[in-house]
Amino acid sequence: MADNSRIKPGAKDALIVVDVQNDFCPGGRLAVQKGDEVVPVVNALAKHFENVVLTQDWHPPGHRSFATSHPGKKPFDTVKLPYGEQVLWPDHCVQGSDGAALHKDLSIAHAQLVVRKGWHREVDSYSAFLEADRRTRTGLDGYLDERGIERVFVCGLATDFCVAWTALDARKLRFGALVVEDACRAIDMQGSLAAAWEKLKKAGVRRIQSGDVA
Ligand code: VGL
Ligand code: ZN
Repeated sequence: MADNSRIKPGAKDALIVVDVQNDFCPGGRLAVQKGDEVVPVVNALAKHFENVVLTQDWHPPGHRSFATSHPGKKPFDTVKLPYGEQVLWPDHCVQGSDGAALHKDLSIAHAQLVVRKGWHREVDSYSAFLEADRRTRTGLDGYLDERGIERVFVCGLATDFCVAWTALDARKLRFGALVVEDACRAIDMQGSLAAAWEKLKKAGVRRIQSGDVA
């Protein structure tokens, strides 16, 4: 992109860095292919933002989204829960575990808030705004509102789950939203990545690259 068309984030913009945690990186319990590759990209991207929010997937042991909580089910099976269809995952990001820790090379000292999500035992939360029951709020909307933030840039892991849901909810809650593609990596099961990009486009979420940010 030509220099004069690069996007320069300001006081009303925030970068949301989603779930850059050990369990989503190679060697982790729900490893996203090449998930660790986002770390240097995200570190560099964050330098362009005065406002940065981090999220951390943060499940209690025995969380309802874990396949181990459903006898006879395997990871990546789906089940019907009271709030709808739920993909079952390997146990991951258990509160206080090494897997739940942020990647050790993530270096964004000026980040202002860490939102922990998925801590209700019976409800998953891909989105940093609304839990999977689509009603319970994490508090991030109120926080950004009080801070005067109007637009969010979303990056991290995984593109087709927590990144996409966060960007979609941002739009639903009236924020401008962009996804920084090369600062994300996907799980991509059964076409989930292509489906996510399609939904994002329909919702008016812009798809950009980290080099588009000045
Ligand atoms: C995520 C599946 C389960 C994510 C979190 O961060 O994308 N995916 N929990
Ligand atoms: Zn999770």
